[in-house]
Amino acid sequence: MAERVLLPRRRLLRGAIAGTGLGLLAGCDALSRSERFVDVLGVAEHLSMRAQRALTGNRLATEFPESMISPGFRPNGSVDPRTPEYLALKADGFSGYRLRIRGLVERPLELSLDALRALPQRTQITRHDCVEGWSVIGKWQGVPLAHLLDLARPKPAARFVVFHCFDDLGGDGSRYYESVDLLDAYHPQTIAAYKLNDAPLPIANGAPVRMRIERKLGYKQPKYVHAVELVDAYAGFGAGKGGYWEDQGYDWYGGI
Ligand SMILES: Nc1nc2c(c(=O)[nH]1)N[C@H]1C(S)=C(S)[C@@H](COP(=O)(O)O)O[C@H]1N2
Ligand SMILES: [Mo]
Repeated sequence: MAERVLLPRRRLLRGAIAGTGLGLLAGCDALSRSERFVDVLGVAEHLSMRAQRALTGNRLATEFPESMISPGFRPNGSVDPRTPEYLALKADGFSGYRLRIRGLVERPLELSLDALRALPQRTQITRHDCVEGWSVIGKWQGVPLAHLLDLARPKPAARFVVFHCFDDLGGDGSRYYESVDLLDAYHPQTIAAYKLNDAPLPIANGAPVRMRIERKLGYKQPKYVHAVELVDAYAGFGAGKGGYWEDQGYDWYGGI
């Protein structure tokens, strides 16, 4: 399943490199460890994103019938956060939880789970593809991020949305984070989800609230989200690449 998802992306990347005459460089071993090669990959990544957008437009991810929901949604990465702020909220059944929308917005928001439940909802049965090579189909319910952004009113300078999470996956005191651009943030299948398969979101899958950004790979589905921050650039967060796994070298666009 992952091969089917990933191979076309590799081919697309190679195609993007070849299409710009950079293909010759890509084959050169001496360059692979140099700064220059990293630059070339950066360019290719950018072209790949534009190529993907050109090919797929802003289409919807496939949605599936109830009969195809996987028995059990395999968790991955952090499955039981131990950070103090998370443990404190969990001890109280998340009654003190607030989802914050902040940064470059006219009207910062703080929403309890009850407040989220009272907003317009979306339900979607979609397939989650992890780069490790497995996929699983689940049913998500939550509030479209587009609706939350409409309420918060992004300022003209806002270009990206950074998602801040409670968990310290790397065990170094930092926190998992992710980011997408406004086009993906406003995508109709981008939701702040608090239900999985008709039940409250389990701890292992990101309770109390995680994002579903259905045009993206698994690592761009942040769990344990406590803040959605509108920014003009994501370079100032983490190691500057736009997400926990991006900081380890994964592609920022991460499209499927
Ligand atoms: N906060 C947080 N979000 C995360 C992760 C994580 O470790 N921490 N892992 C990512 C990865 S690699 C995958 S595949 C999915 C797994 O989601 P699941 O546990 O619901 O299957 O969450 C993503 N979001
Ligand atoms: Mo993943």
